[in-house]
Amino acid sequence: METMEVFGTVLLALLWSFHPTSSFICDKNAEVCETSLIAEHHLTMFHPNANKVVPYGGKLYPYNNDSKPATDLDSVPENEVIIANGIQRPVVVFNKTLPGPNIIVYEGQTVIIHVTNKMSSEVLGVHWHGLYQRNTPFMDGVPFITQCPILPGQTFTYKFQAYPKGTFWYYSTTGLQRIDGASGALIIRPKGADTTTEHILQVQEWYDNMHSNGASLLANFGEDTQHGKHLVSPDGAIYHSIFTPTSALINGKGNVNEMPFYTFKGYGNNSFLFRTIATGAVLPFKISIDSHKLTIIQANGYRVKGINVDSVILNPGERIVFKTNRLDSRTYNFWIRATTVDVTNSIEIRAILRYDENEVAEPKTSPTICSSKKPCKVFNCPFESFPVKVYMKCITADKVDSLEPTELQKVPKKKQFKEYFLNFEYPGTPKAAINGKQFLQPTASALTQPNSISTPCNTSCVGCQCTNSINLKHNDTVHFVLTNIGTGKGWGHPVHLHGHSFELLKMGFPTYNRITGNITTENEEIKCIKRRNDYCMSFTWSDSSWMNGNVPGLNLVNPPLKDTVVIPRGGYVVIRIRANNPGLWLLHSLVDHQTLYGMSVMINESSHFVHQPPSDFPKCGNFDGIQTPLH
Ligand SMILES: *[C@@H]1O[C@H](CO)[C@@H](O)[C@H](O)[C@H]1NC(C)=O
Ligand SMILES: *[C@@H]1O[C@H](CO)[C@@H](O)[C@H](O)[C@H]1NC(C)=O
Ligand SMILES: *[C@@H]1O[C@H](CO)[C@@H](O)[C@H](O)[C@H]1NC(C)=O
Ligand SMILES: *[C@@H]1O[C@H](CO)[C@@H](O)[C@H](O)[C@H]1NC(C)=O
Ligand SMILES: *[C@@H]1O[C@H](CO)[C@@H](O)[C@H](O)[C@H]1NC(C)=O
Ligand SMILES: *[C@@H]1O[C@H](CO)[C@@H](O)[C@H](O)[C@H]1NC(C)=O
Ligand SMILES: *[C@@H]1O[C@H](CO)[C@@H](O)[C@H](O)[C@H]1NC(C)=O
Ligand SMILES: [Cu+2]
Repeated sequence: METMEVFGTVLLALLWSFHPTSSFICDKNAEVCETSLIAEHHLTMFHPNANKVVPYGGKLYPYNNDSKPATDLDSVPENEVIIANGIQRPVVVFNKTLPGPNIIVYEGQTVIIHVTNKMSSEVLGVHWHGLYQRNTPFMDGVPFITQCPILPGQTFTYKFQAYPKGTFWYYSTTGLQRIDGASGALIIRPKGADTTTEHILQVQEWYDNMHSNGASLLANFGEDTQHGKHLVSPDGAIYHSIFTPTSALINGKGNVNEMPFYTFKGYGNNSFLFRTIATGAVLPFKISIDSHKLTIIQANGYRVKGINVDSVILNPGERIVFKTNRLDSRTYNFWIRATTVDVTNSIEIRAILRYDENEVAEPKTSPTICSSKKPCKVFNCPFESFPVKVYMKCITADKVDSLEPTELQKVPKKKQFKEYFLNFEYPGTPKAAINGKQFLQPTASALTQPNSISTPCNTSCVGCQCTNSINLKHNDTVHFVLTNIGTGKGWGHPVHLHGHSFELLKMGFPTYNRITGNITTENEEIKCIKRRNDYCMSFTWSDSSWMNGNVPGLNLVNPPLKDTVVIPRGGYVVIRIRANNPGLWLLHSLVDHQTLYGMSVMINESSHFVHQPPSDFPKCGNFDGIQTPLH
């Protein structure tokens, strides 16, 4: 009987794996989890035996010499092809899959990952987004900051503790490789947990061109020569810049001519988990499931008091975990929808949530209708409110209660308290800066070879390039006031801090036109006190009594814990950390080209960096590495 059941489960699993994303799942009792990732160039819509493939009648066939699908030949297994949006282009991927394989481990395990660079002429480093890397800051995976880049043909071995638990993400931190596909899910399950009813959903925008080779950047300089879409957010932000996405993917799969949609399994009447990850480079996506309520239980790695919503917005780099179950138990087939939040030209990608394995048809469900009587609830908007007529009510990221303990609850002693104002600016390609400084990457690993920094910042730097760093004193409590204000303000910047989780104490918004949702006035609680050209070099609170942490409305009781947050366009966020993790941590925008053009700063906590890397840790030669910005 038991054997039968096991057999049945295996069969079912096979039936269900329409588009298997391969997974490395560590044994929950293991102390060490060891695996590898191979980074290489590959092609979408390509099969090693059939060469180019094309979709036809829901299957993939070799492309024959008459420019038609060779339907007289056997169809090509879908899981051996990177489909993306069905258009052939080069990609940078891990293990020849898009996204890369899931890596699933348990809290506290030692994780060893050998990363081999099989690209012929590009370097890389792999970052484990959200992990603390306590005592192993040199395993954070940022070339020139925590390690030397991995050269073509080389293998670098990452070794770190799986901590904290939650939904994370790994990706290449070099140039624009992430936008070309080099990323995957990294899940740290609670110790010993049995978690079989959960799904991983990765959503990203997609482009018809390759970006990491730089050619498309140059081709697009100053004007948009691609046929992609210019998206305008309700708050007036224009999401086009130099990249114009043409489509979007869920777990590497777009809406390709007659090919089946990515399909997830539903679990009867029971609720189950979706771990969602936004792996794109530019656009936020709003995710919903027809006839399902979503209960948010984790935001960017950390547990929050469950809130019920109709949809959730993920900005690049964010991860949100929700529980869900169907409200309509007579239907077995539902659409999952991921849509951009703009007001024009929106991009949508769908997937299927299927409760009956015999069902083959596409769902017939429709999205929830939002009305003035029943407005829809949306968690994590990058602005405070939608235009009034769409009847969507935003619950912003600061409006949830954390279920995580915080060690920072005590009001900081003045002496050990520091407040930094950092304005994230994007006054136009190819400029992106923090407080007027465009980050210039060091030429060797700044953490392990600090003497190699030849371009430190000084006060005369305005809109110039320099290796910006903020030195923190060990154990200090630090408030960062991150702003997105002034002529250089961009769309809501998703900002990420390495090596820490931070407390989100407050979000400050601009005022909006209720009808259009557009910004009418920037937030006036902050003011620029030193402006040069397009940049604001220095900010402060408009009301000087707010200095030193006396900001009204700070949540010091149960602030959400996060590693990524959106600074609203025309507004600010106040975040807090304790400088107790020795290392050199990047604080940067997660919008790929903004990082490339200099929207980064190093948070230097290396004064108490005592755990030196192993003696065989590679040292960077004195070569002039790849520099950012590009010119
Ligand atoms: C990646 O590919 C290598 C080589 O095929 C394999 O040994 C390894 O297990 C794969 N990694 C993961 C995380 O699946
Ligand atoms: C295409 O043409 C080449 C050379 O003419 C031939 O070798 C090959 O078999 C053809 N492929 C298909 C799929 O017809
Ligand atoms: C938002 O307001 C700005 C400034 O008033 C204006 O230039 C822009 O066109 C508006 N955008 C939208 C989407 O209404
Ligand atoms: C789900 O619940 C409905 C009504 O409560 C019941 O009729 C149905 O049999 C249940 N389905 C499963 C798969 O448990
Ligand atoms: C300031 O820093 C920049 C960048 O490192 C450098 O080029 C410049 O010479 C420095 N100026 C002074 C006055 O030190
Ligand atoms: C930092 O704080 C920790 C724990 O509160 C304490 O053990 C340590 O001595 C402190 N270090 C310094 C340099 O103050
Ligand atoms: C970081 O600070 C340490 C000492 O506190 C210093 O030696 C090192 O040069 C600094 N590193 C950078 C990159 O500024
Ligand atoms: Cu990170």
